[in-house]
Amino acid sequence: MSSTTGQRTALGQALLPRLPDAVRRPGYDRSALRIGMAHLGVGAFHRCHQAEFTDDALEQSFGRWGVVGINVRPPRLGDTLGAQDGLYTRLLRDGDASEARVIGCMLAVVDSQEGPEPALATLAAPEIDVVTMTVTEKGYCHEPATGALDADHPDIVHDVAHPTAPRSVPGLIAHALERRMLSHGQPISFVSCDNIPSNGTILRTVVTALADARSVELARWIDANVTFPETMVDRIVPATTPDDLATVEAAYGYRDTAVVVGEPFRQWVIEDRFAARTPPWGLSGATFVDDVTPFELIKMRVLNGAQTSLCYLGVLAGHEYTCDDMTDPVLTGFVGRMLAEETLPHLPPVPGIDPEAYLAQSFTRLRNTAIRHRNHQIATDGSRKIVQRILNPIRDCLDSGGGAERLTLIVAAWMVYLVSASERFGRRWKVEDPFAAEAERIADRIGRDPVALVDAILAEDTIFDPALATRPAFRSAVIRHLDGLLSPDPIAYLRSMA
Ligand code: CS2
Repeated sequence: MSSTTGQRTALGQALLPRLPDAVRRPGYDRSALRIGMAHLGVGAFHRCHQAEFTDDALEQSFGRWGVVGINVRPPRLGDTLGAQDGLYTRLLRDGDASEARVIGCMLAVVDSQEGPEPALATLAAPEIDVVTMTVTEKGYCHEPATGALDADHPDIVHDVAHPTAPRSVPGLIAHALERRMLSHGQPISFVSCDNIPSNGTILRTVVTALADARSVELARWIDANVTFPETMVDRIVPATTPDDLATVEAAYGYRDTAVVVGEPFRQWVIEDRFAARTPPWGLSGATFVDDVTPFELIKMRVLNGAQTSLCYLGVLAGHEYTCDDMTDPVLTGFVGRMLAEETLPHLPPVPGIDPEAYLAQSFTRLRNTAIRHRNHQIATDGSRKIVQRILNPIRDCLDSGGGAERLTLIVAAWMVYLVSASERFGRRWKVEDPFAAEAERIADRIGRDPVALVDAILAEDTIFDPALATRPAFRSAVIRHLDGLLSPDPIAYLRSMA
């Protein structure tokens, strides 16, 4: 519950009626709300995206759609959201404009970092009809190049041997589904909201691979009672900083440890394939469609492709945030041409979206100076992002007989980013990525030899489809660009490509 420490008030249910007028509060009777959904992986993105869609929907059509937030990885939720009765402030910022709203749909939080039981019990509960999830690209334990379950992943090896004490997200879901099958048999939908291609299909693939290993009966039950709709989710939401918490306290007079900050733009396209009840997110502007693929492709290749490209080039240019990258004409010129000439021509038609306008709108969004999205944050887990953002567009260019010079340079920029973290390249920064340790070993072993470096990295077949990695034109272009970007002035090299 909310508490008062001296003059400083903490956000909580008791504070809701006393919030300043400038802060919008839930427009429904929160005390009458009951749980109908769970969310796995409560981070800033969920709080600023799906939860806001849910609050909008509840305001228009009240129903049993309260959310239980579950974390199986840090951070713990109990001390922040839990202590605030699930309430938090969502700030939308654009330039000097800012809009504050308290989101109310999260009714309970479950911390399951020490063991799977609390998460399993929640996911298996009969009142949960839908589970949304944001567990990051690496949470699926799949091989990015193929979409198949990574059977060598240590957590998967563990979960195959100990299916009732899972450590991985797919293992957790498979066992929760087994409990549902054995207890009440209620159907359920798992809605992946992560930026991986065909996210629902990948989720179904990794969960059913574990279920198959467990029993035929479980695999059959899942097939008949569980759906995994595909989704495309979009809103730029950088990690919250201590400054953001201080801003809320200074502007509105209360403390909130779970503030999130995002841009005004938001989009959610959802495959209309639910096993049980469907949340009325359409009332909040989400679009239900039969095929999410074209929406997903344009979002990952244009908006996310721009972010990933800018983050590596931006780090090499010495910039901190995406919005700084966007003030650098060398970077924007390069990435703009790359997307217009190499990415857009190979996208399928997207219903209701003009690709050129989408690109222009994406650039406008990335210029928003109130959104402080660190290049190093976007660079995190790059090995789990470049397949869908950069490598698949390259494959499509080459397959259609076109060139992919600029996209290929981004592959080299990503390699420079990885190897620069190694001892032999001066440990210029720390890289957070499942592939970081291996890249460091490669860099320390090989040093500054572009041919050997590229060959060693391209051999990583969980990232690089061998059909692409062995294409001579692709390989030689990566080598050339890596050599150019490893020079003392990588930005001069970039400029020389103009
Ligand atoms: C970003 C995304 O960190 C990243 O990988 O590219 O989080 C991006 O901001 C969102 O996908 C926007 O919807």
